Amino acid sequence: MLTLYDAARCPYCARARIMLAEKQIEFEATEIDLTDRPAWIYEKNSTGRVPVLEEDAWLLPESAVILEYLEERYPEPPLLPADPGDRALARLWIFRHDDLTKPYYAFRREEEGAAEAFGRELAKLDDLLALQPWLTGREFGLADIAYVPWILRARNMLGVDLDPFPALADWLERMLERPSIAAEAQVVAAL
Ligand SMILES: N[C@@H](CCC(=O)N[C@@H](CS)C(=O)NCC(=O)O)C(=O)O
Repeated sequence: MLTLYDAARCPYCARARIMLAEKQIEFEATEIDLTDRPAWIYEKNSTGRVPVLEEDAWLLPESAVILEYLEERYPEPPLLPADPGDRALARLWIFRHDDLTKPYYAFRREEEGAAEAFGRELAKLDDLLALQPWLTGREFGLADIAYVPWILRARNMLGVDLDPFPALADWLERMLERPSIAAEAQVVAAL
């Protein structure tokens, strides 16, 4: 049985939750209180951060690596494109997720200019989604899972209006039709 060291409010954990749901993998979640982290979490991950995936004594932190691991370990349904070039482009978006998340956190801290910077990153996603249906390419997959936790939280918790980004707003609506994303939206609504 897999264990996920998890925190409801953590968007990195949300990546793992969504991936596990998409692959229909059974797991046990251990909720970590991020305001009062147990000392033993450092035995699971030297940085003390969540998510961490555990299977027997085997431990895996880092959400992007967890996504890749689950994709390889549980190949069905495939969540990366078959074509190597298309796979690489999906991975490129995941590799560059800081371009979105750094301004997201700056915006959350109400730093000057952060709203504009975050808006510019949303516009980049909107531009891509005007050209292809999913961030992963022709099909839903890992890049979509990697980004949606921040888009949901930006809209629902920070009051970001997605109307100026119609392709992104349409993507989110299509994402929410998936049970895995609808479940995460419920988690966000309860925060
Ligand atoms: N690079 C890590 C980031 C994980 C992360 O920052 N998790 C936060 C919660 S959202 C955390 O555990 N923070 C505790 C801390 O930084 O001490 C990943 O992708 O898994």
